[in-house]
Amino acid sequence: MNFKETSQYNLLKKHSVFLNGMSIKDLFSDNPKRFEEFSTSLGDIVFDYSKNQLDKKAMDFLIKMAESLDLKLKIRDMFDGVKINFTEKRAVLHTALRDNLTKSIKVDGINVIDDIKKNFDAMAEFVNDVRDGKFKGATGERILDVVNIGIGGSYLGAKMAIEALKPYKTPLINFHFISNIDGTDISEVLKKIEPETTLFVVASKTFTTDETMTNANSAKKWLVEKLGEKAVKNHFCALSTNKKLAGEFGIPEIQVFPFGDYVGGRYSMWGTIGLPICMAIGVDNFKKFLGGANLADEHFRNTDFDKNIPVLMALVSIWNINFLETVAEAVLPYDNYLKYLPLYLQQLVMESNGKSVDKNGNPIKYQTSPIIFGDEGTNGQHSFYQLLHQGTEKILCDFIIPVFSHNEIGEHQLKLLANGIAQTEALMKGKTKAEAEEELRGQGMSDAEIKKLLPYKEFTGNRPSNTFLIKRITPETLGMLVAFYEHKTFVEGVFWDINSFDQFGVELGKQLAKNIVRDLKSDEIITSHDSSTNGLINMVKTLREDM
Ligand code: G6Q
Repeated sequence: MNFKETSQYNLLKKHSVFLNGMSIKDLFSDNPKRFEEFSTSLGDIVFDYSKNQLDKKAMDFLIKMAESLDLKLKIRDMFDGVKINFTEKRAVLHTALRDNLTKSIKVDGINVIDDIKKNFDAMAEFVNDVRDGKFKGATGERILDVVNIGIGGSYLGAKMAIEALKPYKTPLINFHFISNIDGTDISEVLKKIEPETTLFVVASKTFTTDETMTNANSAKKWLVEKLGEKAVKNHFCALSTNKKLAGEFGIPEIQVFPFGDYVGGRYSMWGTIGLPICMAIGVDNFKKFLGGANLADEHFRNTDFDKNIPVLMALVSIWNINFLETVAEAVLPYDNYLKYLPLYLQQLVMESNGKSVDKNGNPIKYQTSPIIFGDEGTNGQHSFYQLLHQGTEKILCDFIIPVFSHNEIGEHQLKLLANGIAQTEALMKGKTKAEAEEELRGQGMSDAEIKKLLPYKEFTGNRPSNTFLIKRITPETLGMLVAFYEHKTFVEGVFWDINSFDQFGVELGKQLAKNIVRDLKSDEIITSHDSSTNGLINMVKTLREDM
């Protein structure tokens, strides 16, 4: 069943017509306690969703809708290891990676908790050895550079979290990332490192992804040319479910850190795919990162929906997407260290819910995943925020605002905070014609000039936003925040009746390029595709002929 099939749908649809006639500004004037009533908190994170065009009645309907969709039961199924990723016949247990208390979760009769503990301990020991200089390169030198070779879910989490937690990073090791198959990516990293002091981390759940394996083989060639074949074991480790292929690559078994297939790629940084994060911030801080996520998990499992942050996040999104017809959501962190969070959430949300077939195999006739984009504030304010304020589409904005910076200098942080909060207010209030006119008059403009400019200076306002006010970005709060988004994505999947945990669109990309590589290598003129694809392939071949 999807949200449209619940008994609340028509009632809510009717109520949305009424709310459409109200502005968020009016809703604030009508209720002096709106902030208190439409915000909630957990630990050091406050979630304020009051600047949305919704009221208590709409929230009550949405909560009832969640109940009609058996959300409570579905949450329990996920945590209990039911194979809810039914298209791939897999359980979805990234939550178990950060659960320190549960003693047993069985999948196919096997207790995954034992496995998770074993994998974590092996990873932690290796991390400590590298950080302490006990693990040495082939020439006896300590590791100074760690290079993560991986893509998608085997890249974005480590990239985002290492940047977000930079204040906690060891100064002794530099971290680099090679993800793209573009030779520039690897070339630029290789320029910065020395083979004697480098550890390559091949992060690939399957150990077959073309980009990753092409990059890993080029890195291996570079290393072998300088230090010989024997050095591979001292300079490579693997994060993978495929021990066999990692072994064939030349990585000793003890340096292959596995994880179960109940962990999806984009949900995997909490386990061994998070090894570079753990290496950067240390085992204790990594445990705090997991602890933060676990706190969010427990909150998600046990809190009533009207105070449950991920559930509320999802309800607000569903409301905007499916009742007010917004198509996009912006992630706007007001912290330089969170600059890769929009990229990370882009994958989490769009790969999970960018689907158009429901769980019964039927085509879907309502909007599912929004388009996610964003950038750090205040940079975004000087580029795409124009569209947020005056574009034809309304975009739901998530402002992520840490109260304290890790770099408090003069008034920088106060000004940054002021900018973030001001944007939420401006999007909601806009600027009326009268206000704009008064402003222009104050600048000494003539009536004729004012008349001409006025339509451009008016801001309709009434644009929705949520604000996360976070005391400070720490391993705990980052863990919580990301887990909130994971669970929000899951709840939306329940409303839309889709499997949020497969990604056949990604698989298609993996297959298609293979055929064209074959065509590019062949001496024949290619005619097997459409005329554009044939034309492009044949033109590339002609242009590369002189190489
Ligand atoms: C994530 C996706 C995808 C995956 C990459 C890398 O959920 O499945 O982004 O993580 O395609 O796959 P490997 O880890 O198998 O190399």
